[in-house]
Amino acid sequence: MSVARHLRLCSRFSFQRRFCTSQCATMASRHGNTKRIQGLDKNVWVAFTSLAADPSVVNLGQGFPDISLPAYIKDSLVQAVSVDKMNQYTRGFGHPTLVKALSRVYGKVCGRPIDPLKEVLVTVGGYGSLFSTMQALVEDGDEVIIVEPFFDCYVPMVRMAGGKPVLIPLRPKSGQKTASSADWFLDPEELARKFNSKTKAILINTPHNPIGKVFTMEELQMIADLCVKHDTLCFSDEVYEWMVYRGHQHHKIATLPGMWERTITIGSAGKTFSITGWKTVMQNTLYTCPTPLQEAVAQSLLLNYELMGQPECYFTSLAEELEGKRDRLAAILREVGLSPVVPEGGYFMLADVTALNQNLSHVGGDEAYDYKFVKWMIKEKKLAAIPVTAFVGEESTKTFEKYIRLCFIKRDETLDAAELILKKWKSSGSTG
Ligand code: IK2
Repeated sequence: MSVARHLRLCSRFSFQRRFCTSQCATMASRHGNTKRIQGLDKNVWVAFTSLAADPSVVNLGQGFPDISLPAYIKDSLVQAVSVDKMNQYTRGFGHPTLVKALSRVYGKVCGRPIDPLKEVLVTVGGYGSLFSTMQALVEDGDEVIIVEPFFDCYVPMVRMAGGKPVLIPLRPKSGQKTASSADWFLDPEELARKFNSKTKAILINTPHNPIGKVFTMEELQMIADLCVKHDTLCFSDEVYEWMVYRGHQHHKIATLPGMWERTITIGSAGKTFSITGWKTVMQNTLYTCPTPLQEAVAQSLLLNYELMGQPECYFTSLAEELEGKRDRLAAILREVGLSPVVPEGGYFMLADVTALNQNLSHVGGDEAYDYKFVKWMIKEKKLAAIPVTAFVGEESTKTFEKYIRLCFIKRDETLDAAELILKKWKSSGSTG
């Protein structure tokens, strides 16, 4: 059996997974992995979701909601599945109802007509869009500028396409405490120096994971000007586009002059409708995202299209609900002596853990401080977070290793449990 065939069987028959994993490991050692995936074996989600799986751990780590979903989202899936033809293949580039719904919603958002059959592609999750984008547009040796911190799959995906990631960090405004995600910025001159004749694209993420920064129109214009000047593409990851808090506005770089034809905008139904699990159902299929899921997302989009501008519209009501959770988590962190970086968008918050002064010299290994800290916190305090250096390259480790990332799209009960842990921790004398 060839390795490729064996791997295919592994993914098809998940009940054999345990057996096959050890078989694959033996094969990999005999045949070796392909060059394009070498050095890409580390993954923060694999490491930390298993640690957080212990039911006694309060999980503010990985970005998935545990809040309840609007009933119509689940109902629309039940309805879609009950129609026979919805259980068969659909159009490969996207189920017709869904691409039409997307073109209506985003036509309104962007203020221009969008051709549903030519300008919209449906993939399995934001991950699928990022992967397809890199594979389709990045050639061997192309450089892709990535804003740091970055969602961790960007670098491996650029490398797997044969490209070279070129990192540029968001820097804290000098002399200021970074109390808000707006205090992190791209230095225009530093960014300009990253562009050259090999630059294929810049990959931006707004609202930003993990900092929560929402790029201003001026910042996007500065990036757009460089793209136009150097004739490069822009991959704009906007999966948290609807989660923007009062006083801030999400802007689409694609709508700036000269950017429409050079921008791939990435959105996510999983993030928009708080249904991150739907994407994993057929992650390994390549032809099309499952038809009933697409139909259900289409119906949910159309329903909210009609509600746009009204308080019940999920696109805006979710952000309102989340703003309360954001403010609550920030208050809890301040109360126990930690400094939050309050996000303008998204559903993550950084916390500076320097004040805890936690001595981790007894924790072995050569990992960054935040990795050791989060592992220690999960084990000793039963609270899970994500280390921020998972989102940066080696050169920026020192800037970010005293930060951890907490996810606040959680039920009040989950936040209550986190508050209890932090307060107990404080009263035991080791914070503040
Ligand atoms: N792009 C960004 C910026 C994301 O944050 C995600 C989802 N990540 O959430 C996990 C976490 O950070 O804890 C994606 C893309 C992928 O989106 P999707 O879930 O639709 O594939």
